[in-house]
Amino acid sequence: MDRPQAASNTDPYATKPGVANHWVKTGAHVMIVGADASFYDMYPKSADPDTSVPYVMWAGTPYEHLMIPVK
Ligand SMILES: [Cu+2]
Repeated sequence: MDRPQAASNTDPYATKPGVANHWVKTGAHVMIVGADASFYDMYPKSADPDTSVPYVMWAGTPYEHLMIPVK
C-alpha cells in the first residue's frame, strides 16, 4: 500500500490531530511489534521523530512498535 497515513505518535487512541498528540505522517513502512523493550531502546523514541529513518511509535505504551520507512 502506498497511501500516506497519519496518526498520533504518542497517543494510540487519538483519532485526529490535537494540540499535544504529536501527529505524524508516514509513507510505506514495515512495523516490528512485540519485541523486547531492550530492542526498542536501540531506536529513537522522540515524540516528534524524523520519519525518514526507523523510530519507535507509541513508546512506553503497550502498543510500542518500531516503524521502518521503506522508501
Ligand atoms: Cu506505527
